[in-house]
Amino acid sequence: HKEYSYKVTIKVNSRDFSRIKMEIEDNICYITMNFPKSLNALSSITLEEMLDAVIESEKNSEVQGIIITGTGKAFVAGADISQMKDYGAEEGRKYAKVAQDIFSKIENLEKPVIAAINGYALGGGCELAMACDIRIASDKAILGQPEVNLGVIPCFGGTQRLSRLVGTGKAKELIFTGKFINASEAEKIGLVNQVVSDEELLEESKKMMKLILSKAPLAVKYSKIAINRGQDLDLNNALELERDIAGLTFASEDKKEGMYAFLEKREPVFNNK
Ligand code: CO8
Repeated sequence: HKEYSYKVTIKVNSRDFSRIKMEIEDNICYITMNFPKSLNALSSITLEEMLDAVIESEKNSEVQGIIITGTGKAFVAGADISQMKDYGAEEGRKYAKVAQDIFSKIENLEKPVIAAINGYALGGGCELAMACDIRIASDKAILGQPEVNLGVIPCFGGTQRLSRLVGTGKAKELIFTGKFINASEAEKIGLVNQVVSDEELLEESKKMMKLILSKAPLAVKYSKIAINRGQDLDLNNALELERDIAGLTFASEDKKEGMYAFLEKREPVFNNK
């Protein structure tokens, strides 16, 4: 018995993407940053295409999880420097807002999102990875927030998400110095979850996603909501939110299935209800 699997390339709004690829295989949507000529820099066109892909992956009921990666030697080398070189205050602010909104949308998708960091994740690239739920890095990945070299600050979420992920001390070190760090240093400070060999990056990311998708989907979804919303609340309110959301899981069929399967010593069969 041999299983065949194939990726289906998706068009959105009946148009082909020029900067990214979007493919679905085994309920996983792969969004691949695909403009290696500029190291997948986040131009307005790229951001527009990303937004379409994110909206489609949210809507498409076949998609249960999303993996974001890049082609070539970069995941994403940052915002597009050639595009913003002559921007004034208002244009800069607007550019930041467009990217921030897309990254927040990714962060709050009700499906798990993994960043498979294949190479340079700099500036907006590191910020994109931080908007994902989990980061798996190739041993070739290089991360950093080099905006100080350009006279600006990280503003696709970096000053906020980096401090929340690694603490203000390390965030300030990385942002003030603009230095690049390799994958194992990034793992040491908690910026990435796991480092794998470059050849195994997609396989390992897929493995992690499949493990997540084998669990009760509502429990995964609600735990994401509790973690995301809770981190902006004080502890008492966050614990109240946790209780309320836990109550919702107790109303699900999958909760019954999970507990009965345990007691009956069998594997649960979840149905996302
Ligand atoms: N934007 C535009 N083009 C880029 C970018 C970028 N971020 N990064 C690389 N490229 C282009 C290069 O210009 C080059 O183009 P060309 O072939 O036409 O000369 C091509 O990609 C290949 O790059 P390199 O030749 O530089 O490749 P190397 O292997 O020598 O170096 C590096 C790779 C180290 C990754 C290097 O390209 C680099 O340092 N890139 C810039 C990294 C960076 O500074 N990123 C942060 C950008 S700022 C940001 O993301 C957030 C700012 C928020 C402000 C928003 C508005 C307010």
